Amino acid sequence: MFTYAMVKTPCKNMINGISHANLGKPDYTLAVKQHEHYIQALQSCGLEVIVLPPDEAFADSTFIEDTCLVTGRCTVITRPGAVSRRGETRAVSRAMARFDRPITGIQAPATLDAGDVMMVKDHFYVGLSDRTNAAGVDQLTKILAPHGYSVSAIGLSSVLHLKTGISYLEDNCLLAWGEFLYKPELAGFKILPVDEAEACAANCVWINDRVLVPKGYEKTRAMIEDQGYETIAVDVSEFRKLDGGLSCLSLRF
Ligand code: CIR
Repeated sequence: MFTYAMVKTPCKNMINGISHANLGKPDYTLAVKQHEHYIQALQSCGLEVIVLPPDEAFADSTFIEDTCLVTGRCTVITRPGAVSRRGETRAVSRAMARFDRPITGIQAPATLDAGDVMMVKDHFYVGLSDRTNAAGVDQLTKILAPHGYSVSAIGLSSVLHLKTGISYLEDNCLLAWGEFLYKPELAGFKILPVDEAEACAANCVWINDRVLVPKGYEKTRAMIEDQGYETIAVDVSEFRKLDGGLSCLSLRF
């Protein structure tokens, strides 16, 4: 169960964030509104939400998930794969200092985006992506081992981050799309297959027995509800224009 979420208000400069989506530039005013709704959804799941101020120096900084991995026993400040995002870690590191968890940082030459990290109880699956390298997986393994956590790597080819294509919904239930439907490493999960046409809905967020789903993907939402979860639809259209989804917008711990 989670108690807190940390989010970072989008900055005006977000319209210049990294994007491969070909969906045009985000509408900043609408993005701020969607971000407020996202915060309300987190609160309706019972979380206390810590809101960090916007930072115009970092266009992608609203995607706070990539900068930090918070586990039950420790916090890991990442070293984002995109050079333009490296400085984002300073603010999150300061904000996490008030919590009673040891904080360790990933060091060069390792890179790690926490959007590539999926927690399943005491095990962490890490996507080897354009953003996360083998040294990143190796360092994370060494940082987490003393805390009783294990790590394994998963190669990926068609998505930006591991959690762009899969979401763990607890109870051994894994929402998966595309290449992740057939990975041997994931064969032990009960897989809920996301329709090819609803790829964006593979990024959902489990929070205390509810699931946030992106608005507009009714087939996936129905599939999740059939498993007995209550869902909350949240519109993240403006963040999708920067290749971001629901999970990228918060840390949950
Ligand atoms: C980036 O390319 O880094 C941002 N435009 C999007 C980051 C999305 N984060 C995520 O999937 N965890």
